[in-house]
Amino acid sequence: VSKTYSITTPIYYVNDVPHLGHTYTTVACDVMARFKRLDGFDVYFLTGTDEHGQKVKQSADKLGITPQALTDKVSQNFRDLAHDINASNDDFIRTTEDRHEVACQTLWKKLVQSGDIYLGKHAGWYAVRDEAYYNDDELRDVDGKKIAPSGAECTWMEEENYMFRLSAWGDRLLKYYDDHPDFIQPEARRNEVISFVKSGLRDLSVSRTIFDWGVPVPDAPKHVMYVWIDALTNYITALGYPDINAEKFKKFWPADLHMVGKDIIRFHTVYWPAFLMSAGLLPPKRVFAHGWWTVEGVKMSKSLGNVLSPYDLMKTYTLDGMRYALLGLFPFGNDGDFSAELAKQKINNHLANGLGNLAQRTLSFVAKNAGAAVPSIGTLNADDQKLLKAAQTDMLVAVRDALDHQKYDRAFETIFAVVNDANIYIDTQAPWTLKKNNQPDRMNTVLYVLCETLRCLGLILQPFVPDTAGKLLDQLAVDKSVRDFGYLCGQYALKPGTPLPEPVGIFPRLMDDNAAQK
Ligand code: ME8
Repeated sequence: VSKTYSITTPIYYVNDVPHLGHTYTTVACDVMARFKRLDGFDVYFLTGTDEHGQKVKQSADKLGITPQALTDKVSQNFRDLAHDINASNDDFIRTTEDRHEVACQTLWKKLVQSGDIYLGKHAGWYAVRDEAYYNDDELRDVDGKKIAPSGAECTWMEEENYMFRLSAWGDRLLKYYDDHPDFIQPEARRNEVISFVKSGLRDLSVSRTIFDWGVPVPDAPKHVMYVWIDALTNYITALGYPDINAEKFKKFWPADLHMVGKDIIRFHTVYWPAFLMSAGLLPPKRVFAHGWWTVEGVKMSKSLGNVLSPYDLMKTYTLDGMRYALLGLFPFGNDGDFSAELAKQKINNHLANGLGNLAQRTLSFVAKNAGAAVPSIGTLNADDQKLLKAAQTDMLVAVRDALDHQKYDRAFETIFAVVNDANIYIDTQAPWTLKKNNQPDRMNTVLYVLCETLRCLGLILQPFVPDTAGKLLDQLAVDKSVRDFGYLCGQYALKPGTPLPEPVGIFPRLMDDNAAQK
């Protein structure tokens, strides 16, 4: 295969229940993965769980179970989530798997061989919650406690640690950013990272001796690896690292896109490329850091009890409604707010009223007045041609370009502009009037143009709202074998006379009581 595409979500910590934030990143990746598959790429889409570290050990201790038992249980929640939100991931990686230990230890040895790892002493303020050391000047004194910017409490810690010579990588990283202007997206994040690196990098402590729930450092039994070396390595473990000559690795590394929240951009754009280059591997092609959700204007947090569960959202909005709302409420890359009112309004406007009504009006009219088959087609006038060109030709080009820049909102704008034009078309062409005036040929042509426009909309919507798009295509009798984007063009337009099934609604209108969010 010539065209390949690989995309990853962060691997999620097992100290949390899956919520809106995790769902967001996974859905965003899923849309990319599905789009690329339909667009002829051989795709690899990875997600999974990040299971080591002191926090996990402490939670397990509290529950009186082993960390492995704890992670088995919580990891399964994330695996279920991926399935339940219709994610089309090709693998689900867990950092407690044997294949991962091998990969981490091999990578470690490469870093040692490059001279980038050395044994050092580390002393400083350490926050268990963040699994990170902080500088003195970053901390606040609160009631005699040292509090990190994240709000986590720190304790003084002295360890003999292995260190990674990150300080030596600044210039090479800056050169990499310079040579690959698209590596860090969006632009604002790129600028932040560049100024962070320019301000000077310090060596990084990459092993821990204060707990043992981690990947053992080769030849140093007291040490386990720093969770971020362990976690980041998942992306290559899944591709079969250390076997870099394997088909999978050659095909899918470097990854085309690591999708992450802006909270973890530094790890992905500073540490990770340095580790990879030090090990003689290529960095990923792009890291996109999306923004942060709040809920009704408030930060989501367990203590506030406003953590949105994807399962509640699916109940309220349907799965496709939720998928649409996540990516359609605000531009990807920005921070945004989940407002139940706005979500309902957008879903109703676009999916129920815009698309749903268009399909309903067209298909039930065809069922009653055009023999329940794809209508026959006469001479096309300028209006017909204009709508067909938008649907069959221009839409795919524009959506492809938008998604290549992770501009989901622009993709929706393009698609729903076609929906809107088609709704205007049906009103102006008024097939019901053509029927009354006994102009069956023109009526059929208009209905044909509408059906064909719906076919194109069904095809392009598959990555975003797979169930809804599938229903629409079923109703147009579009065979499953002709649903990829190779068929999104005039050459494969609907064949007049093809029998159509009984029309059913494709997207329900959300009612007020139904959408009331607590
Ligand atoms: O950071 N808004 O795992 P994690 C948007 N294990 N996205 C959000 C969000 C919110 N309010 N809350 C969470 C970790 N996310 C590490 C990653 S990768 C090698 C290791 C999403 O469970 C967002 O993608 O804390 C964020 O980056 C991720 O969940 C953090 O998940």
